[in-house]
Amino acid sequence: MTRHLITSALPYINGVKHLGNLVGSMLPSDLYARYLRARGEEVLLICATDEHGTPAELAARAAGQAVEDFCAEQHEVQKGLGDAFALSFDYFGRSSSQQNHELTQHFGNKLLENGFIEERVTKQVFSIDDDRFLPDRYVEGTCPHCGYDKARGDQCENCTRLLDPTDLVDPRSAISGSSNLEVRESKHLFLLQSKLADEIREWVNKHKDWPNLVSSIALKWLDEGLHDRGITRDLKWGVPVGREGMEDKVYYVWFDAPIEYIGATKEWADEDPDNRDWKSWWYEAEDVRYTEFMAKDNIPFHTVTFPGTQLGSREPWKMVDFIKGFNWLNYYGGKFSTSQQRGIFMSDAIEMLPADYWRYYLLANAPESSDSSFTWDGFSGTVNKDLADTLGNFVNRTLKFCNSKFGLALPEGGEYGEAEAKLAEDLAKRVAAYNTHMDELQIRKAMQELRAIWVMGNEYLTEAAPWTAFKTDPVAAAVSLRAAINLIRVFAILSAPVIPSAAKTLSDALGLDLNERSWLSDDMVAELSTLKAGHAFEIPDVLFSKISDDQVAEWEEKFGGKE
Ligand code: B3M
Ligand code: ZN
Repeated sequence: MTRHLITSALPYINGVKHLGNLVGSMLPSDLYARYLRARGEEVLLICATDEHGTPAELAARAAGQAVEDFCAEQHEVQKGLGDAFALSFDYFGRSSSQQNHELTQHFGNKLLENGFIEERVTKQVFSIDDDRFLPDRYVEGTCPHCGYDKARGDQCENCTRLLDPTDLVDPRSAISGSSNLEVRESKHLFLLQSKLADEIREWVNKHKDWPNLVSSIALKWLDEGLHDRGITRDLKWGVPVGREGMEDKVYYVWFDAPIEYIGATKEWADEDPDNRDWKSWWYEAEDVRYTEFMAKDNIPFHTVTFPGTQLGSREPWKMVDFIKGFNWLNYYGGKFSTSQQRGIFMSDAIEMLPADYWRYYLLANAPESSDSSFTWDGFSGTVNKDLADTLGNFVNRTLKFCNSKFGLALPEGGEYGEAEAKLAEDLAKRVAAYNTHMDELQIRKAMQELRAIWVMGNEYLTEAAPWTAFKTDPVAAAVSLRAAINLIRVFAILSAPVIPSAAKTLSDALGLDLNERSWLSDDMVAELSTLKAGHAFEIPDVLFSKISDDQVAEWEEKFGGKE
């Protein structure tokens, strides 16, 4: 049987992540893992904080903390927020772990042995006033391509081109602002990607089923030609190269970060070595299907750079089978931005409303085929219509009406007829479509199907109208209530990967045992007859409250909505 390895792109350590980061990797990875687990599959879902590099150092400096302490603290913050959003990582590791140090050095050494890494003397920006080298973001200046004057040494945020610190026009130190800089020589390791390009392309070309977004970015990079890349930096924080003559150098963050997928799996196994085997997931792992989730800016590193590292090791490491890439979630047309504190951050969101509200909205609006935009109207509209009116209201009116006429158990009498047969038939089609969309990771389509399934409940109930039927034909009312309460069970099961907390409330209210919570079979007639007459239930509190216009106005004001 296939085992499923799933990774989410590693959230960077420099601050709390925004909803764009959440929907661009962590949340969909959790959705998929929950779905597969519910279907009885063996799943390992791995994530971690990405802790090295100059942004971490600069953020620690801004916070007045040592970088080790800053990262340790921020890791706990991000882990706590992951839990609050019910992200069901089997392990949430740290790229600064000992395990990742060892694995990164292992890959570095293998690549060197195999002739894919070489030492080169390079020119680096040195700050005389700061008395240190200034790699990557430690230098700011004007982009030579687009003229943006706050470009950073590793990349221009404006035109997204990758840069080298020595490329910048009018460079200055990000630490002191000093422009008293000079270029000094320093020895560094270079990954000879050009030597691996053909192999990487061949590997990319084998994956015909990748989404267009993913393969087009991969091929664009390959077509533009792979340059040999410096993979070490003159920094103290990071994975030390550990080679003579390179005592003051660490590996570049984008070299060690993807290796942390393996590192975090080892961290997970090291917590319980008798029962967990990290290597079986990563090494000669023919029975593993590996799926990665990430936003589009991370795609080159996962389709070209990291595969190059793996291939160049000449060892049988598990390589990714399927990559789910995402476009941007925008905030009122502009970008969410951590550095500019624009948009909604996970910590704000969870203080306002429970995770399920955000999870459903974000997944239903996942930026799959194009960028999508968060607006407060869109958010409140979706919550009010789909969660409160459609799902919540169906549950509420079904259970309350049943209780008022028959008590807190499924009513006796009568048998399913034509209407229930039709319901089962329609449901079977929709559930099959939902499963297919989930299997194919067509997230918006899956959410549309789920919503359509919730709508079926209301349509069935409106048609059967047990409140009218009760007056003349109480048996008919009993039959439709039995079907409707069985539908609530169906909803709970199908919705669990999306809104796990509300789904659990429903399953608990219906007193479902473990078997009764397992994924639906194809036989909808049987599924709609699982809970029999006499089965007791409770009425849960309101599942989803509506968002008022006043709340929308308040949040727009607070978060700077329209502008
Ligand atoms: N940390 C994502 C980012 O900060 C980056 C992902 C690493 S995945 C190995 O954009
Ligand atoms: Zn630029």
